Amino acid sequence: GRPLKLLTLLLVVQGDRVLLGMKKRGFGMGKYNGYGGKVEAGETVLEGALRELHEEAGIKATDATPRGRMLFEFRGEETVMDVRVFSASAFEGEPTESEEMTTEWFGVDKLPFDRMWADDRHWFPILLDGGFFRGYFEFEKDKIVDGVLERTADA
Ligand code: 6U4
Ligand code: NA
Ligand code: NA
Repeated sequence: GRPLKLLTLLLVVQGDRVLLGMKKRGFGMGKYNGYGGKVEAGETVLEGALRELHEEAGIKATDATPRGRMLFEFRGEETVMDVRVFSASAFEGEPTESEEMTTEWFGVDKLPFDRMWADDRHWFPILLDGGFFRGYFEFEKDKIVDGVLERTADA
């Protein structure tokens, strides 16, 4: 198989609101998403998720927990993204915009799915109701061409 690139994605969900950032540069520019990035040598996946949240949104999550794993394959790309999804509800600090991401709260009923990755509308409902999931989506540019998603018993 193709090499996997290990990435994190952390969603801060507090009551009926979710913290999302609009990516200002690089991969996914212009889209709203949770915070995350590449796991670095010498850190665990959780440490990477917490570091990226801190770098991109200026806060430290205190109760981050694994929620799912998504594989994303882009036609024409060498590597497959292996994205480990976390959620958190508690954090220290004030959400602060960074060079990479804005910080904006959205009501759970007003998530900007038309400005998010196309897979998000499928797994966000599972994440928001407390469940766990895994899935695989194949993209052609930013359109889904194939995919599977399943709810799982744990992360
Ligand atoms: P650098 O260049 O080091 O800043 P880094 O911030 O480490 O990069 P980045 O921002 O490229 O990594 O990571 C990509 C982010 O986008 C990760 O949080 C995973 C997320 N992501 C990628 N494909 C996605 C998709 N289809 N749906 C989704 N998130 C996706 O919800
Ligand atoms: Na990032
Ligand atoms: Na990074």
